[in-house]
Amino acid sequence: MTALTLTKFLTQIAADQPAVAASVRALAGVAVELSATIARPDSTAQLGAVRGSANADGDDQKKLDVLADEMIATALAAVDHVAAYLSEERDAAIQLHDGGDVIVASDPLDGSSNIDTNVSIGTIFSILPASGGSLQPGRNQLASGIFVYGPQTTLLVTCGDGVFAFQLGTDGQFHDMGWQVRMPAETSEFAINASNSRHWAAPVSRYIADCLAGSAGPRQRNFNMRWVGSLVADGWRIFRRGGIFLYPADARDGYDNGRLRLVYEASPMAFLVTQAGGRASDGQQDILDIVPDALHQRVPLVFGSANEVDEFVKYGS
Ligand code: AFP
Repeated sequence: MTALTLTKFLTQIAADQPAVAASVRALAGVAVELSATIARPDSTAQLGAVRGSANADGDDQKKLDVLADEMIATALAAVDHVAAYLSEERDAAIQLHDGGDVIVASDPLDGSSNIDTNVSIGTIFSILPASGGSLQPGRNQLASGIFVYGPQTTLLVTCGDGVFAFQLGTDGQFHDMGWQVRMPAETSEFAINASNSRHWAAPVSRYIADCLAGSAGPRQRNFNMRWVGSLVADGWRIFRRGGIFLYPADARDGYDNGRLRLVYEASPMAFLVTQAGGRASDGQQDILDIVPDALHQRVPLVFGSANEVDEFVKYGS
């Protein structure tokens, strides 16, 4: 840990980007509260329970999905800089302050199928210029980040000038982890939900088969596999030691563009990854160049170690 705290970091950011600083500060306040709520002994059963409602994309909403969303909406409503809030849990944009100069997009609770399995879950956010409207390419982002509620509660955040890692202390402050966040260019570890292999397009199957062939195969080295089922948890590991994450399009109904949503999952992750020297693609183009057609649009997502993502893209898609 260094002496830098998120509070001090945001004070520095506020000099040039006051709206970004105020928005991240509000989101961090929610993350501290969510971390405590998730850890409370009486909460697991209730928070992981399905509410009987579904979000715009048809996913069952867990109580914690809705609680996290409501906490973020309330926190951002108190920030005059925020013109609108876009959420996985809301059908449409929530207009907040007419004169606001930023839009905040979020997956308030990523990995909710893991809530009652004691596996890391998180919050993903993206901060965009209000002038660009709700559907603008990720290249426009002013900031993005992921909070991870796991053995540690952590934050990876970028405001466009590198990626910074913080960990929540017992004092309720996020402390800089003193980690120069750079994505290793090479990896021998892939993350994919292999149970979907019969639904994959041929290039994905060929890529994974070559990884599985190991040192006897065309890649001439052995690969390891991880799949947490929580984007923020797989993402944190990949930032830590490299890796390639793949959620490609597949032949299942509704998965012709994969599972992850562009505006508030793939795009903020792509900004973080790119800022750390990694790559994020839909298999054909950089995620950050895709202009959304709709708020809940899905996108095939491959991100991580630059050389390995480039290798995957060579297989075609
Ligand atoms: P949930 O929030 O519904 O658990 O979905 C999590 C997620 O969007 C992402 O965090 C995971 O990487 C991915 O879905 C896992 O998808 P599968 O359950 O199909 O493996």
